[in-house]
Amino acid sequence: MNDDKKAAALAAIAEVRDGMLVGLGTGSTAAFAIAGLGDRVAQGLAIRAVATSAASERLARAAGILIVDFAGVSRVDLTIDGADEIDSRLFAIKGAGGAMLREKIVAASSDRMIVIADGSKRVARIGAAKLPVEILPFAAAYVLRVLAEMGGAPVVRADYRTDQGNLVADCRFTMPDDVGTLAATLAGIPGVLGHGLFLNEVDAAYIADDGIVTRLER
Ligand code: ABF
Repeated sequence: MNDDKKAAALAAIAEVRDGMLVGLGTGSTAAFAIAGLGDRVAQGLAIRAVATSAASERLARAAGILIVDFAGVSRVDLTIDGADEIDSRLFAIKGAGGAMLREKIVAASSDRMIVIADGSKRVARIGAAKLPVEILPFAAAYVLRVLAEMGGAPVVRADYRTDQGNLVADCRFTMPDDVGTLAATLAGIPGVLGHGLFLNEVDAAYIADDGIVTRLER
């Protein structure tokens, strides 16, 4: 599985060119991309990067990648990130690592967003993975009530805060055919800061199975 994560990551970073501002994802698959980019930087690749989590920022700095503050960045050239599930529509569920809010913002700002994954993440239709929802602590009880009334059976991650200091509830919705309506409804709940449904952000995916990398393009 690690070999496939690495194979997908190395295929994706082949798209990175001199001068690019690169979005760095979070998680064990994205870590292979960060390490691979670090190797290329050591060989002379000139890039700047933004990180989707404090953990990825640390990895990137240790790998010698120049990190800039995303707060001053309006457009990213290419973002490479992992996923928990991805289907052939390039709909993804992300956020098992808890970084989905920053991941979605960086993805939205990116001209191109690539998901990298081993074959275990590829599904016919997204929906089996837990769907994480980031919640402002002030709004916790209200948001949890709404998520429960929507059938999401939310479970708050114990002893966990996001990089922004917020709570995460993992939900289990029966994924409707009209998943866009679920995404919009979740995003519209006051106190919900983000969720792990990525329906419009992903432009391509590199998925590796037993060393064979398949590219899906929107
Ligand atoms: C991030 O890390 C998340 O969106 C996703 O939840 C997770 C995937 O981690 P891994 O690559 O370790 O499976 O991409």
